[in-house]
Amino acid sequence: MFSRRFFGRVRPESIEYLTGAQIVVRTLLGLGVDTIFGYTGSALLPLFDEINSENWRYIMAKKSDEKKAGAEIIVDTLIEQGVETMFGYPGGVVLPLFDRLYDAPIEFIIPRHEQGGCHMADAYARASGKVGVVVATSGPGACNLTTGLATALMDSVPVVALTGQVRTELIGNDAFQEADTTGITRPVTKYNCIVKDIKDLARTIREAFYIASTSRPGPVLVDIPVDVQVARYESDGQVKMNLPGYRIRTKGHARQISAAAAAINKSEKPVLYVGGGIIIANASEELRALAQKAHLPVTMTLLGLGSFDQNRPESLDMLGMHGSAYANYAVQECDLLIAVGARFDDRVTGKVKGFAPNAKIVHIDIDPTSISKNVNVDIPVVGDAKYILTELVKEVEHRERAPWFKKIAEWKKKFPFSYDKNASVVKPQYVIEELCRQTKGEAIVTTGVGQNQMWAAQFFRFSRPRQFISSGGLGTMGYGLPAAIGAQVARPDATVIDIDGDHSFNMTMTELSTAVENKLPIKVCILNNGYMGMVRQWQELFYNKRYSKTYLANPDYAKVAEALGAVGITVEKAADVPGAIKKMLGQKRPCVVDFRVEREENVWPMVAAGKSLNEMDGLDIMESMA
Ligand SMILES: Cc1ncc(C[n+]2csc(CCOP(=O)(O)OP(=O)(O)O)c2C)c(N)n1
Ligand SMILES: [Mg+2]
Repeated sequence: MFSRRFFGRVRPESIEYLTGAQIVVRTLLGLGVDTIFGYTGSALLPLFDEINSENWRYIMAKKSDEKKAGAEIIVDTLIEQGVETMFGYPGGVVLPLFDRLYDAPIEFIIPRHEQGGCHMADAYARASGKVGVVVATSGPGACNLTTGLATALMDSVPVVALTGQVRTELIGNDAFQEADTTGITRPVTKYNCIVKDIKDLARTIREAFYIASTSRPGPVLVDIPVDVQVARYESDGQVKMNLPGYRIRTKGHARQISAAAAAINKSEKPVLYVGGGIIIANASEELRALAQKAHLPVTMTLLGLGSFDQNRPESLDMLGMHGSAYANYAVQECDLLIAVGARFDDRVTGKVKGFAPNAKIVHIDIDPTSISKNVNVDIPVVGDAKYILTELVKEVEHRERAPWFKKIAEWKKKFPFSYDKNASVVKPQYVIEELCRQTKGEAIVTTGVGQNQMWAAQFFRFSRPRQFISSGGLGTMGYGLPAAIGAQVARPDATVIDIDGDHSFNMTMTELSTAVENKLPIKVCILNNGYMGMVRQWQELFYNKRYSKTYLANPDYAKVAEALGAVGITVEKAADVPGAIKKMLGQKRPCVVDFRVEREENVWPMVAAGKSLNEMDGLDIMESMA
């Protein structure tokens, strides 16, 4: 539970290895041990040395005081929950909490805006599989969290947000910096509440972590008035959670699993359609086993990228509005669609009535409310994807399905993702292919929203879960940079690249200061087309090229980067792309590369709104460049 970062930051250039004594002590701390009896001796000196360390003393020192302040209860509960890192921004009514954090053994990253802090916590969670924690003050601080919370909710990301609130007696009086935080954030959280009595504090925070991280994860906000943070209470460390209405179904129904297996065994033309749920459930291994054993082609949603190795022959890559032609055709022609941890989003289905018209549909999901929400399902299986896939693998048979795979191979050959490789101007797709080549497909990639995001999904080849981090459901411009910071904090040893749009980057670029201050060697590749490219593409195709308000003057992003203490590089010619990427990858400081790309390049293929998945535009263009 307590990794090396519990005891201070570890940079890629200074990876700390734990001694045996450290492992012993940290494990004890993780188990909640706060007192040890014993007698030293030479063979025990390393262990005693470690017991004498700062963190142990921190916990022991507090033992002397029977009553704890609310802020102390908060910090102790965070430590108990295994929190090693948190993000947040101070303010008047969270000062008691920040005072406790002053010498707490928790790494703290301060963003330049609470939205950025929330995205950082969200990406930290996506990259690590742990809960991301963000703190903000009342009123403006809490309001600034809303976009981040909505982003996390739409993509089922476990985030716990703690907000300060004005004194209990002032609530409802328009006090300075008062906002109805629980009211404002109710629709953008999985659960939220205000703690008005210190007795409920430890229990509520425990519940927040539990609710955020279990079943279908999501953000949980706990609002804590300042008087509750300073009140004192004889805290009982053993306080239990009390969530009678919160039930989690993990095991899928055995009969439903057998029905799904029978349908798979019978199918001539199956397709596995998988989403972010596979990554959340840590079920990639089980997915690979199923696809291999039953011999099933696999297509992924945007958030599912990384759940199945795109280098494997069964991969059909992404499906949907800007998905691959071969995935979309396969879905439209399949006789069985097995959806796992995906929610039939409209960017995936296109016209719902025309979606997978010949298919029987199996839907495996932990969230019963997503079953038959958009598309009628024949065989629902509610439960944990890892458990259900494990069971399913036992019951499926291997089938060659040669005609089906032959057909898919033909589509793959005819309509690969393509672009003009002979252009001297920088093609955005080329930048991404080159990033993938030079990092050997190993980097963690975050994105902005728009064309940059779709090209990143199309042209990078992901092989591992938690490698692609993007705002799918909400489509939040400005997510890419803070997300890269959160991911780099979670994975200090990884190469983290934000593939961004010029205008997405501009929304939160102030967070470069956060990366610089914390010496995080993130890389930002701006695909700078000068436009809000995706909106311009729609205007080109559906509004007769009337580019209404989609051009904005850009600053010189390399100079902005330099001014904020990062490295800035500008690239104007295709021939300079490989060298610039090489230089960028070698940087220890945060680095921004401003690629001046083809201004009116479009993302193909495209399923226009209201069309079915097989009615793709741009196939002729793709074919001519294949
Ligand atoms: C916060 C926010 N506001 C507006 C939008 C609508 N929108 C979607 S894509 C896009 C343009 C993005 O431009 P840019 O970041 O330059 O990316 P490009 O499409 O050019 O790659 C806009 C305005 C959004 N997704 N998020
Ligand atoms: Mg742009």
